[in-house]
Order: sequence, then C-alpha cells, then structure tokens
Amino acid sequence: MVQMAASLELNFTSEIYKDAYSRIDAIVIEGEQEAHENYITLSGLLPDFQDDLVKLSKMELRHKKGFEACARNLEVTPDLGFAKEFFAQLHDNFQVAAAAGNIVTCLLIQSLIIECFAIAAYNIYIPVADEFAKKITEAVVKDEYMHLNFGEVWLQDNFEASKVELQTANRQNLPLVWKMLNNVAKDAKVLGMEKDALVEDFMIAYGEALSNIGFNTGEIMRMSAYGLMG
Ligand code: Y39
Ligand code: FE
Ligand code: FE
Ligand code: FE
Repeated sequence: MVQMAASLELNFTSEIYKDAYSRIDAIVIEGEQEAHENYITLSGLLPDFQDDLVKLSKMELRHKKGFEACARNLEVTPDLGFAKEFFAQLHDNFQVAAAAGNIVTCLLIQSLIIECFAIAAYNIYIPVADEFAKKITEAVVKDEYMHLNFGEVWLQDNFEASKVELQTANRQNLPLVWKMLNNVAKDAKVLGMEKDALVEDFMIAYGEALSNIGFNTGEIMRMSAYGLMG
C-alpha cells in the first residue's frame, strides 16, 4: 500500500529520479554482468552441469541488455564505476572461492545470496517501475527464480558435505549484503523502494532457500540475521 501511494508521486523524468536511477540501474547492469561471468566460472567447476550453467549465464547477459535498455528509455547514463565499487567485495570473495575450487561458496554467493537479492529488489521494483522497465523486470524475475532453484537443488543433493562450508560462507558474505543495501537505501527510496521491504523480501527468499536445502529453523534464523545488526 505504501508503495502504491509512493508510485503516484514518482516523476520518471525528474533530475532527482534520473540521478538515483543512474546508480540503481548501474548496479543491476553490473550485477547481471557479474552473474553472467559467475555462471561461466561455475560451468567450469561443475562439468556435469555445464550445459545448464551455460544457459543460465546466457540468460544473465539478456537481463543485462534489458536493463541497459531501461536506462536508454529514461535517457539515463548508468554510473558503472559506482556499480563496480558496489560489488567489489562480493566479487572478490567469489573470485577467491573459485580459484580455490570452493564450489559450495561460489554457489552460496551467486545462486543463493545474489539471486535472492535480485528477487527481492525486482519484486519491490515492479510495482513502482515505469511501464517499459516493468515489463522487462517481470520477465527477468521469473528467470531469477530458476537460477535460485539451480543452487537450491545442487546444495540439497550435497547437503551433508556442504553444510559447514555454507555456514562459513554465509558468515563471510551475508554481512556484505546488508552493507550493500545500506549503500543504496537512499537511492532506492527515490525510486519508491523502501529498505525495510527489501530486507523483508530478501529474508523471506533466503530463508526459504535455506529451508529447501535442508537447514532447520534455528539454523536459518542464525544464518539469515548474520551481520544484519551491524
Ligand atoms: O542473478 C542475477 O541476475 C543478479 C545479478 C542480479 C542482481 C542485481 C542486484 C540487484 C540489487 C539492486 C539493489 C536495489 C536496491
Ligand atoms: Fe570480474
Ligand atoms: Fe539476472
Ligand atoms: Fe540470476
């Protein structure tokens, strides 16, 4: 309801909206590019799933093109320098894990954390998006559920062997997500997206994923709140 009311006041052509959009849309474009690269890397680490993972990586590139079109449609230039900086720590953690062959950590970062972040952000964005971006984002978010599902299924099938590494990787990476959210809360708000709603949707998606993988309620509570308070 709050979001519906806010959308009535949004002016997609105002300088303040376009300025915030130049950072938020850049984050999304950079995120899709990194997701593309991450799935290519994963396809090398999981040869049995190479075809699936290459398909996912191609979907991410299509998503990137869609969000580039959203910027053009609003005559906004995405601030890609800001976006690279935004993802730097998570990006580095993925690279280190991939170089060490830590598949579980790579899947946690890309297929759980980043996909849940995308699902939360896109679902919150759709009701307040301009008509052009809304259509694109609606199609994209369906794909993101498929990407999340890939990680869930693999980690569920390998749960006992992955459990400790998942908890360690969660402790190292989830606090970064809360920091990232804080870094964009102000810009997200200009676009009509409330930080509380983003946190809530992320927690729901991430908690559901951890549950599907095999964690119990107590483990999920401890894992998903990690780093949230500070
Ligand atoms: O798997 C994917 O496609 C993920 C890369 C995309 C994530 C995009 C990150 C969205 C965060 C936006 C923050 C808005 C408040
Ligand atoms: Fe890179
Ligand atoms: Fe994507
Ligand atoms: Fe994705």
